[in-house]
Amino acid sequence: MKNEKVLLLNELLIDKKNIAIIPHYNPDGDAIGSCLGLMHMLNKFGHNTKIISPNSVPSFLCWTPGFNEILFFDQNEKHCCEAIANAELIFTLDFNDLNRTGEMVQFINNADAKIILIDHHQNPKDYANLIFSDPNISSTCELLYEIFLRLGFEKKIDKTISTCIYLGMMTDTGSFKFPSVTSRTHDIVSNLISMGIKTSCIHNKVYNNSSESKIKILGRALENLNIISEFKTAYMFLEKKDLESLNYQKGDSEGIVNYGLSLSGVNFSTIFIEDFNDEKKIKISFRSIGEFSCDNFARKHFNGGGHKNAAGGKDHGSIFEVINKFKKILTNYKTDLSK
Ligand SMILES: [Mn+2]
Repeated sequence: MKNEKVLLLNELLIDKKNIAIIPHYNPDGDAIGSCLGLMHMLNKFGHNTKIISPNSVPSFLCWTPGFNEILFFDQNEKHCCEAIANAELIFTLDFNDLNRTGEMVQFINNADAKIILIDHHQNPKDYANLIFSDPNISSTCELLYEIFLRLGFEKKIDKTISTCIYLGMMTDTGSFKFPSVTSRTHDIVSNLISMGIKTSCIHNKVYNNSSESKIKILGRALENLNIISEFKTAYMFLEKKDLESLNYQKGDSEGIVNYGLSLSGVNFSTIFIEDFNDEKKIKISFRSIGEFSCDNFARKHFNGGGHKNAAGGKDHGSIFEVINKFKKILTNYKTDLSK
């Protein structure tokens, strides 16, 4: 992190300001944790902060301290547009492309505010005045913690802020299992625990909070599991009719793709999901173990991207056409996948 950037950010935060904090569409634990952690911090300095989420947050995150302060663009467009227009600073957290805010993008583009990007996805787009981007860091929350230290805010990191930061670090590392976890990650967690956070409580709230529909949809995806051992690949799929009959709720398919990686001999896992409103829109998630780059694969073939070991993409067509396309593409990656 360059010192001059930290100094510039410090300068921007000297006077009390109207500040908008924006997570990506379909915010996850890291997006919500980083936005709320930053909000609590900035409020301590007397700034007037508003978190504006493009859309709603899954129920397993609704306990996060400060959650009730969040404004939702899809529910209250007028209020959200006012907050964006009045902002002097806009922080965009946990994404690298303004299009990830959905329809909010036009209002952000029209805002007078200086934009500060804080994120850990690869290849950030050039939309911000100040960019804090580090794809080697496991979560935006971990990066935010480092920024707080560099700004000299260490003493202000209380139990509430620590809880928010831990949430994002935990969810983006698969509970500290992913290769992005370093000794520094654990150092920071140690500091957060010293602040009195209840880690097992946080795990319980996030992971032992499944609805019946979520577990049944997981069951259906596992029934639809296919293994292509030649390519050390597993794929699953969910059709719209499955989602309907099992009473799908937003967020229910989150994380299912990771089950493919739990299979012995599988290093690449994919799930294809028909959109609940349009079965020709196929959402795809990719996960890998080791060197195979989900980011490159998603970027090159499925209009997406993300990280080396976790990425997303999309395609248009019948789900089985898309799966067949996927299987054909795999044949070009035989050497990479059989490592
Ligand atoms: Mn993240």
